[in-house]
Amino acid sequence: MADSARAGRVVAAHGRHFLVDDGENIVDCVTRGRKSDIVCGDQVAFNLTHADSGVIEKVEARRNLLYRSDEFRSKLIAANLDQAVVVVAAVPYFREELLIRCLVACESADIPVLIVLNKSDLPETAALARHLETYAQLGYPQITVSARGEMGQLAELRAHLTDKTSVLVGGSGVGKSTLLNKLVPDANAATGEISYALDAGKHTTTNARLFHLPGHGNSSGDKHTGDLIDSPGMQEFGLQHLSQAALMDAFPEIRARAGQCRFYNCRHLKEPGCAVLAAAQAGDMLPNRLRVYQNLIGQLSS
Ligand SMILES: Nc1nc2c(ncn2[C@@H]2O[C@H](COP(=O)(O)OP(=O)(O)OP(=O)(O)O)[C@@H](O)[C@H]2O)c(=O)[nH]1
Ligand SMILES: [Mg+2]
Ligand SMILES: [Zn+2]
Repeated sequence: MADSARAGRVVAAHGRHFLVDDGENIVDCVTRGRKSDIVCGDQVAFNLTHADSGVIEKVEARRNLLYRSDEFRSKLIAANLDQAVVVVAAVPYFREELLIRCLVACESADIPVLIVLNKSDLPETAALARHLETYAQLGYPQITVSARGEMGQLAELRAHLTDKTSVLVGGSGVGKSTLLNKLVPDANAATGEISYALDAGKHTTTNARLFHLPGHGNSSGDKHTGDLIDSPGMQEFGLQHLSQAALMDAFPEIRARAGQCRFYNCRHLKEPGCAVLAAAQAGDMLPNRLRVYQNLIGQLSS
């Protein structure tokens, strides 16, 4: 690597092209060779080839990486995160399995979670807010917002984002990009009515993108306070990369009962004397969460 290499952060990845922010300019970079496992949020070293284009020479070690995986490959979402903002909404629909899988991925990557229930202006939201109280009891901080409301209503969310790099994740159509546009007025992210209504396979947002949050009009001028990454909505959240131990550790209500089952190697499937099954029976673990856990464990052995 030449001595002249500059440091920057990847703010967007499009195939083999990466937009790198060096604090002053956005540089359109490519990689050497075919290496392209670079993701939004990565810190890189690059060399300029022209005034506004360059070559990435090195990806710095990641603090953490949020990704999903199926049996063939990993799908990187974002790296070097302080927080994942998992957005849910009652409309178009609430998919609890997707929420649970997002939380498991964040737990296993050691990324703190904030659950944001969006679309509080819709009557369907109240019942979901009550259901989500269980998740607050599990230790996941949670706020309810309307991306269509006044900016003032987003003050609490804004406070959670200050001085952090956060990624918005969740299903398609929950309002991630609408929230982003409210928080970063010049982002101009596309938002969509049709994507989820007409074709469940289409997403309005197709690439992750990192934006700087504007300061709140304090004396520090236009110095931004925090970064927010918008990501494409997902249908599935594959967790093929997680081991049995990692899965058990990623469910707080299972983690809390470690060592309490009759068998030391209990997998909490149908073993007698299982503390986790007893908790579920007593109503101390959501049936949906136990079911997702058991399905994930089942997939490991198949
Ligand atoms: N009523 C209501 N509608 C909202 C709210 N937030 C977003 N929407 C609408 O929900 C639809 C989807 O919003 P998007 O922001 O595109 O959703 P997204 O999560 O970015 O979707 P993908 O990019 O496909 O992942 C749009 O029609 C928004 O106007 C809200 O708080 N209330
Ligand atoms: Mg979007
Ligand atoms: Zn057990």
